Amino acid sequence: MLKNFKDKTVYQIYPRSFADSNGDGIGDIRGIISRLDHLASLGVDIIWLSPIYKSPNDDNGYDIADYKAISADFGTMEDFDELLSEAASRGIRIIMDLVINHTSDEHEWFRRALAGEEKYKNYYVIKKGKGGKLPNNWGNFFADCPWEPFGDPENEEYYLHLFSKKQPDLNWDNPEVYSEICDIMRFWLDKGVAGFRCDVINVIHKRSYEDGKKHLALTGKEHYISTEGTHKILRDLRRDVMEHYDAFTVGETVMVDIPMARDLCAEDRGELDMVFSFEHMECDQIGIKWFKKKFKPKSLMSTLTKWQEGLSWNTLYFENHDQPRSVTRFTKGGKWRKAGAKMLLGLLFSLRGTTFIYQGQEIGMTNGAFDKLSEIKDIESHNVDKMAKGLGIINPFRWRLIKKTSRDNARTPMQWSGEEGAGFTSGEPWLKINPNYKEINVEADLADEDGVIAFFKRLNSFKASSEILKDGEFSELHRGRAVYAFERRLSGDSIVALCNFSTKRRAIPKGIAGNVLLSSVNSPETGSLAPYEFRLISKKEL
Ligand code: TEU
Ligand code: CA
Repeated sequence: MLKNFKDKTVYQIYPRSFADSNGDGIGDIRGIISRLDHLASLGVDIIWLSPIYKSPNDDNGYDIADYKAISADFGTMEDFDELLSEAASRGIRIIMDLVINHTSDEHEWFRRALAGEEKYKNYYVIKKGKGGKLPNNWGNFFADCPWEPFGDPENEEYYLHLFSKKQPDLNWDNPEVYSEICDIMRFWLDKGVAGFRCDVINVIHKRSYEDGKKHLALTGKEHYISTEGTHKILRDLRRDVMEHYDAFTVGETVMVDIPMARDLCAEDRGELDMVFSFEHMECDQIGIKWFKKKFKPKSLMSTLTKWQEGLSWNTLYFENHDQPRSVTRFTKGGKWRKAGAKMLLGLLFSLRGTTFIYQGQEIGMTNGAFDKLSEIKDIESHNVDKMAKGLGIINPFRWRLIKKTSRDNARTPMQWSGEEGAGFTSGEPWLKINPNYKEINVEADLADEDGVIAFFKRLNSFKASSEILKDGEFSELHRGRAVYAFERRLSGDSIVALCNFSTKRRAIPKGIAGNVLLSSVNSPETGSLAPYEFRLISKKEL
């Protein structure tokens, strides 16, 4: 039910790295409860919780062993219920991560399949090898082979896993899988959650298991990206489950293009409420994400404009637990870190769509400070290293690309204070804390009148009270090497947003002028933007 949620600000929590209440070095639910006041003070409406279910953590919870149990690392179901009600008492609702392309290989269904129960074998994609060869030539998201022997290798049976081998794909041709998932969704919705972020939702149904066209990565993708089967499942889930609750869905849709996104979100089709697209996250890469090119602001601007024009309602995000930090990626950082962080937040609150913020973005956290591969925990990074080694890529080249792209860049513990453990833990953190926590932390930022949090709050409340920012149409006014300007217009009134992506003062493009409504700098100058300035003006025709 998009209409009840489109104006809300969503804050993503990666529980493992948010706040540790018991000193075991792992963030947990009681830790989140202890920080709810911080979220309330930011004016956040909804929390998206990355998975907190029982899991062997091969992929940090995206490998679920029991969809109705809380991971012991994170606490108990009582803790979760308390989190829900404590959040509700601050006007905050929670959405869960729904990971239904795959389960963990430690899920009871997969165990029973392995034990030979036909019913459960049919929950997964299990195929015969072809005379000593794998069932097909597909690729894998984690730089691995997507087929793993199922049970006794003598049988020549393999199960499909588009992600880690501990994440077997579910068989969405089986109606029993559908009923199980409906039941799981109702379980959480009945507790009062506000919906789901649906993990890799546009690949769940596979059209066929034939060989695919050869690609640099993900050979076979044409057989499973946004298939008719997936569209139908989504419509069924909407009708059978979602429609009966005050809740919404946001789909994580990999490799989605605008026509696909339109279909997935079209109101009359009744599938998803919103989608996360990725094209803007690809503006500094060549082909696949491990090959980076120099960031050019203009390519980010073009992609943002393209999606603003192409899709009537976007999700607005620059970060999540899979992406390096946006200040490191899209700004010069260093002495420009704070200014850059504010400018990027300005964009996220002024484009048309629902704003999604990832933990730490409100203080401009930077990429992790890893010195060697052994400090990185993410399975994807380790697989990429193996693959690159296999291709003959030597170190330090392998390390250079992993250091830049690793998902752990976003997963370092939240920096709450300058004390040892960054206010995140009193113990040994599960992942190295960025040593810059001494300067970059919530406490220090709050004490700074020019802090990022203060600007975040201004942006959030500005948007909350501006019908134009909430609902106005988007049109681009200027796209330069450094300056991006666009207009939001609602019944004749309009607001113009201006962003300077450079470390130099830049002229405001000709024809744009008006009263300053808000700026990220203290004394905005008429006619020019300070380095990394973000500004909103009420437009006057010249
Ligand atoms: O991610 C899906 C996905 O395709 C990518 O973002 C992925 O993490 C990687 O960048 C591929 O190159 C989702 C989750 O967000 C991610 O954390 C999980 O690992 C993945 O699904 C599997 O559940
Ligand atoms: Ca803990």
